[in-house]
This record gives sequence, C-alpha cells and structure tokens, in this order.
Amino acid sequence: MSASDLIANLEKLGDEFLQLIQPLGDEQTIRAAQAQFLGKKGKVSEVMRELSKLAPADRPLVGAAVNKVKQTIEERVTERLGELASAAARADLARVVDVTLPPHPAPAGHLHLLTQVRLEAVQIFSELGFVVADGPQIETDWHTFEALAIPKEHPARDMQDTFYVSDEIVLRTHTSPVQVRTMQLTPPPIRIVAPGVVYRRDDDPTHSPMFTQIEGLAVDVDISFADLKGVLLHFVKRFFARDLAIRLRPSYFPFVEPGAEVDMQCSFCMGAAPAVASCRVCKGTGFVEIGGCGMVDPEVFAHVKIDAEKYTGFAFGMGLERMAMLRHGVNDIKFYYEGDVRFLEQF
Ligand code: 2NL
Repeated sequence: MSASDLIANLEKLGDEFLQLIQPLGDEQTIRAAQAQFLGKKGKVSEVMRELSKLAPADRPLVGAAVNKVKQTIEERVTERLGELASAAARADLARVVDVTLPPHPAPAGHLHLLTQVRLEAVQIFSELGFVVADGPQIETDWHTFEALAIPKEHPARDMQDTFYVSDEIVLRTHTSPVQVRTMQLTPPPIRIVAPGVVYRRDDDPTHSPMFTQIEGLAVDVDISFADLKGVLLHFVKRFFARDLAIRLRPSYFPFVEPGAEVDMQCSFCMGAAPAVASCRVCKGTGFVEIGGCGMVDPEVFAHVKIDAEKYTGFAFGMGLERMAMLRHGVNDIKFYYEGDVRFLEQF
C-alpha cells in the first residue's frame, strides 16, 4: 500500500472512531472502542505494521498521520468521558427532592428499664396517696439497723452482708432508713414510698452488690393488715396489667409484727392447674416471691417516738430488678448494669 493510501486509511479510521463513539453512553463501552482502535491488535496498530514496508523517505509522513489519529482518538475519549460525567452531575442536581417526605427519625435513647419500672411503681403508689421520700445511701448504723430493732447479733449486720464505711457508718442495705428519718421528722398520717439503690455483699446471677428497692410505709390511726394486702394486690395487678392473685406467707422480719413474705401468682405459667412443674420461674409452685411486708413493730415506733397506742402502720419492701425480671423475662441481673445497648434497646 502506498503512503498516501495509508494516510487516507488513517484519516478514515479517525472518522470511523468519531462516529462509533458518539452514541456510547458509559465508560466501559467507550474504553472497549478505544482498545478496538489503539490496542495492540487494534485497527491503528495494523496500519502501523504497514509502516515498515514503506520506503524510508515516506515513513515520517505516515508516522505523523498515525500520531495524529491516535491523538484525535485519545482526545475524543477524554472529552466524551467528561461529557458523561457532567451529564451525571447535572442529573444528580436536577433530581427532584420531595420536601414533604417525613425525615428519618433521629436515633434517640430512652430511660433504662429499671428507671422505667421505678417510675411506674412510684406512679401506681402515688395514685393510692403515697408520696416519694428520699434519703442518703451512706447511712448511720442507727438508722439502718438499731431503729429497725435489728439486734447486734443479727446476720444482716455481719461484715459478710453489709458494706461498712466505719464502725458506725454503712452503705444502706435497704431503704428503710429513709422511712425511719421520715417518721422522726413527720407526725402521722404518713404514706410514703422510698425507691432507691441499696448495697449488700452479694454477687451471683440473681444478686448484685448494688440493686434497687422500693419500700412503702403507711402510719395512721386504724391502719390494718387488710389495708396492706389491698395496697399490694392493687400494685401487682396494675404493674403486671393482669388479674393476678397474691398470697401473704407468715414470715419473720425484726421490724414488723406480724410479718409476711409477699408471693404473687406466677405470671409465666399463671400457676395453671395441674401445676406446670417445668415452669422455670415458679418451679411448678404457681407463686413467686416478690418481697416482704408486715405491721410496723411497736419497738420501731418507740425508736422514732411515735405513739404505738395511738397509731399503727404497715410497711413492705420489694426488689425492682426482680419485678422487671418477672414482667420482662430478664434472666440475669447483670444485664441491668452492663449497659449493652442490645439489651437496653429492647425496652
Ligand atoms: C423484703 C422485705 C420489708 C419492711 C421491708 C419496714 C420499714 C420500716 C418499718 C418496718 Cl421503717 N418495716 N420495711 C418491712 C417488711 C419487709 O422488706 O424482702 N424486701 C425486699
């Protein structure tokens, strides 16, 4: 082939490429077309191989034509890719935004399960006329034990069970000292609940060294054991939002007389008859213990200078971790304190 034929061919290839690339709409096909012309086995390379067959004098002219077509193709590829990129950017800007769509909700936290349960318990008791009382977590031995008629040799006072700050100062092991302080400061009638954290030297799947209690106290003329049972029954029904029974089992606490353990109908198996022996919560007994209660012992009234001839009172105490466990099926007390959001988010 003559030099002028080759040059004509090269010009034709240039035109052919410009035609070919025009309708191509994505980078991949544009690069493929480029390779078809400029690649090792491409159409332009084919012409280049003809170069060696030419007379040396003709080669520079044809060489220049090769370079020119290469440059044309490369420039056009760059230009075309640029056009596509700016078309995509324009399309992005022109995208219709529906400003009436609701926004994605901002991720928000919520109250800890124990806080929810504590506030709910307070709400239920407040509807019955109880008000919240508060007091120190670091307490005197007197308010924690002595005023409650807990004798010096009682196991609760043991170093094994109580955190001692000094001989006379302890971390409260129950919220009863709050009630002792209220009775010292306020004459009856008294109707209070004392929710709060308490401390005991315990640590296993059902006990934590720090846990949450709610205690209640009512002192007035003519307060009876029936009042106590009515308040507890109402609480259990409201808290579990079900018509559950309660049972008061005679028991001993130094600060009440008579005293009882508070059991409620098992909310897992409902104490179905015949008993569901396999129930992991009540073990087939149909009832679960939720706390203790009783009529305030006259000795306690004597310590806080309330006239036991004139007034009677009832008191009760419950663990809130346990109440939340029973209502929500939490099976290890440690979940409350680990702060794992996979647990917390469920409530
Ligand atoms: C339990 C038992 C109880 C009380 C708490 C109390 C407080 C005063 C006077 C008399 Cl100031 N009693 N509190 C009475 C009986 C039981 O709690 O198992 N709590 C988790």
